[in-house]
Amino acid sequence: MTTGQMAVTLGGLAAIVWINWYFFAATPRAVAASVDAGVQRVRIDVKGGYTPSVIRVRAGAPVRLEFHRDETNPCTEEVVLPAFGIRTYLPAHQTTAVGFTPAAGTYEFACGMGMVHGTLIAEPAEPPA
Ligand SMILES: [Cu+2]
Repeated sequence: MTTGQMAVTLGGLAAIVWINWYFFAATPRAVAASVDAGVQRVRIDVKGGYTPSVIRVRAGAPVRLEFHRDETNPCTEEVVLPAFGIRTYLPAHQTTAVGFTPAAGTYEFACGMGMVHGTLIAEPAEPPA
């Protein structure tokens, strides 16, 4: 193998590794809630977006989302969960909790301007027969 062929082969390998990382490691993964006295708690860091941005919970059980907003950018000063009638102010550098009990479904949440987004997936407690 010449040096040129070697470089092309290594470059190709690097591209394959990068593409796999990009699509499988870097895409947001659903994070499951931790259950505390029957309440499904999820901490969400708010800084230029929501981390995690995809949350998986059990339908029909109370959910408590704890938004820790670690920035002063006004974009994220409100969080809106339209399906639950929630629009809450998130003071900077504090944790603000919102609670609701979702029916099964997929729900979006976003900042007050609709610029940053997250998804809450509420799965049925029993798989449908
Ligand atoms: Cu915004």
